[in-house]
Amino acid sequence: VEASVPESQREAWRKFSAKEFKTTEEFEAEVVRHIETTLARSLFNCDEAAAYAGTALALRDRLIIEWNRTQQQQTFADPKRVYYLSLEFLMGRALDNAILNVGMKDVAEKGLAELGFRMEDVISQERDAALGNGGLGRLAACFLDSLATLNYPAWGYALRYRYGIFRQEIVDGYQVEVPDYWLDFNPWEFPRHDVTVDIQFYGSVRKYRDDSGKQISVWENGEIVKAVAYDAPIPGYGTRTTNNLRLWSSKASHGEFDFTKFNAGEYEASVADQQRAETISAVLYPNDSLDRGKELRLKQQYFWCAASLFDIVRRFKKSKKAWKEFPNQVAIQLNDTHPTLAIPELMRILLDLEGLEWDEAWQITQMTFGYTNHTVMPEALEKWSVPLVQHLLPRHLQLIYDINFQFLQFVERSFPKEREMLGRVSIIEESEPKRVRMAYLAVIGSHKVNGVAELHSDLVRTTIFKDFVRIYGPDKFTNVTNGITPRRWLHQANPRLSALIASKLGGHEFLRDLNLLHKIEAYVDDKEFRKEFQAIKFANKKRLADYTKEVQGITVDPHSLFDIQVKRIHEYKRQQLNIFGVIHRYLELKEMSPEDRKKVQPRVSFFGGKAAPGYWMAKMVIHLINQVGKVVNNDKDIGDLLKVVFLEDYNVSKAEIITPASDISEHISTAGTEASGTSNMKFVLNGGLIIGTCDGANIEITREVGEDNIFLFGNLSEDVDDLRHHHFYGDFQLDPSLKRVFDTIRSGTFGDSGPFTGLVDSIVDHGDYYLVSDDFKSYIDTQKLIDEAYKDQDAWLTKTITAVSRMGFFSSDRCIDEYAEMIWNVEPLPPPKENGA
Ligand code: 8GP
Repeated sequence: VEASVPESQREAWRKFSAKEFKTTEEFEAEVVRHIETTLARSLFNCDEAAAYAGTALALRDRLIIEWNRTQQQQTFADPKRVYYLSLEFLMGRALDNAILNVGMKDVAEKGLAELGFRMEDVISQERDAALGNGGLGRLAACFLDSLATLNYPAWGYALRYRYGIFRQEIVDGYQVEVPDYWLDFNPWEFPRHDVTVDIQFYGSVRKYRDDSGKQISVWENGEIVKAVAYDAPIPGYGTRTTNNLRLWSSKASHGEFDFTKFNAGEYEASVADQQRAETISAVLYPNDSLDRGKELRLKQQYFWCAASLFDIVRRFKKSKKAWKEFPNQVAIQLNDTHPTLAIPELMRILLDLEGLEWDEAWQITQMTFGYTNHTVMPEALEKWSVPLVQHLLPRHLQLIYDINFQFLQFVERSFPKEREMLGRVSIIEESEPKRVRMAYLAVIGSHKVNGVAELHSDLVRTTIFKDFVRIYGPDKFTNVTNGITPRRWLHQANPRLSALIASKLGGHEFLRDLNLLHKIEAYVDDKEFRKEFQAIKFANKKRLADYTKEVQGITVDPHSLFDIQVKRIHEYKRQQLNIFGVIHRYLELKEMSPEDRKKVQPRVSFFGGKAAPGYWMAKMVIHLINQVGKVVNNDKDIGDLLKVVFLEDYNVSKAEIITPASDISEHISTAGTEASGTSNMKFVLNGGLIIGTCDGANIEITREVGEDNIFLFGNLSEDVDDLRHHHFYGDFQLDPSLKRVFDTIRSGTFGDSGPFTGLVDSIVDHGDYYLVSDDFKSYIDTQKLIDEAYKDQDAWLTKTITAVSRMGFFSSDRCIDEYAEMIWNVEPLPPPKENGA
């Protein structure tokens, strides 16, 4: 407020205030101005990269005008805001989405054409913002889109990694990781060098009593690192609301480097502090579903939580409201346990800095936080070593112990006869060394805990948090089934399908209300509609075939059945089951007479996804896929009957090409392991069917689209324990066709079998934890059914159209409304007016 321009000068200000482009001409003028001035290029010197840069800068100006208006509006209205804390936001490209959301598709397309460029070429110049590993990070990105579209006042908070998830190259069939330096040119971020926070690490805690006898804790003598804010505007679709994603970058607290050391000639030492500080936000940890317990990761978590909370508290304090109003102004969602340190951090702020009493501080904290769990797999649940937390965050460890003490007293009072429960639910695990169970801290410090699909939320309640359901009652635990944004995953990825639907529904309103899709079921028998729907699928397959040829050098026939599995490579997701099935298919084809082969449905099996760099088994799965591809794709007997393609470097922008091209996609995790899955939703929404296990959101997809329109197979989650038990006691028989697959691998058909030994042994000798052998038979039987079903193209088309029309439930808009109502208790704020009034 102190920095505002005096009333008498505001007239001039208003007159010259930035205006947004509206017409094609105005758009072109902006693009040319940026190319000629911001970029210092000319029409003699403008390639597609420069055209992209100019277009992006023009769009950025437009977004920032609306961003400013939205933020002013929110400051005046001061509503309750949502803060989504996520260490990952897998945003992908921004330009196409920005153009769509501000409703300038036609303007931009025409304007660029007049300037001599094709929109697709310009858009494809952009690098993905790949600040995430997989599902969890992409979910966060879909949520930002929905929050803005539905006009919720919301901020995302994350780290500004200098390196996102690594780029994957395939060399001799093996994954090689290449750093992803994506910040060379990033027009979408605004550095806020004036918005900084000092973050403390290490040091010690001094306690004393003040004059009134109250105990005071002071955390002192630590090391300070500076957090600098970078903001990225998040436009809503068809609304002026433009929210903010704030990313924190780490810097040395004393500016550039240490001059004393520099002047003393210690050049290396003089920059060492600076480099150490900058390391904190340097790189995204590339592990998906595995907790590695590294100190730098803990530093990242605290750095980001502390900076974000400081920012949130600073904004709250401007309103001069009483502390008890905090949970009425602020809802903080913890995306997995990564931001759990925000709980003791808020306690520290309230107790040590603001002087509140424990009970009030704790009540405020619990009311403020909600926690989303994304996995029940034990290896993914974070546990930090107590000595490490003690060393890095001494005050927080005390607070965690205090929280635990209060909590255990409460449990003891509630269940006096069950003393063994105390050890089970304690935040501190009595291991060597002791460890802090972050998921328990998150449950205890939040007022709501949710899973991400119905089955998963049931498992959350009955397995990992069973005791907590008894302690707090069932209402604290809820479900919000995941969703996806139809803007990116239908309209952007599949513009022709979106246009076809719009032509029948009288406009694009379904992109804001996906339930309207149900109206296209009325066209399931409409000849013209069916023809166009099928033509679109074929064109999308052709596009992927062209891409495959261009990038992987493999020719595939778009008339084949396209079978796609793209996601992180993990044993629980069972790409190994898929590739064993492919080998089985290959062996069957080899045995057939040429006559019989003519009757076979040709198929292309596409795979894509990254393996965590330290995950040997996952890397061997990638290698096996590539080796099988090498043999099968070059086998003259087989020709087009079977092709195997590993699509290198799967990411968001590639998913936009891959997803619309499937006939079948694979979601085949061991039952009970995949919390939800979101690519399953994307594929069906784009007119592909699913082969899947009864796991995660597959179950709800089945409920929505009907059992006839999905191919389910395999054991159920309630049988998993028994099956594992049988394996443990060697009480099982390997299916003969799977045994043949293993023999073939061992015989060297796909090159040196050495690298694959672990893969086969894990199933044959080491208990087959993911139950590949138990589900193999029903998997290949179901694949046969699919081949048969696909031959009846008419019936297949009916299935796909029906399924699309029933996917309305899986919009992330529905999720966000559920979170808003059940967990956050926030309301939308009407978007700002055009003149900013
Ligand atoms: C994923 C779950 O595996 C997936 O089922 C779910 O759809 C998605 O989250 C969104 O809820 N989990 C992760 O991506 C994950 O745990 N990532 C690790 C990097 C933390």
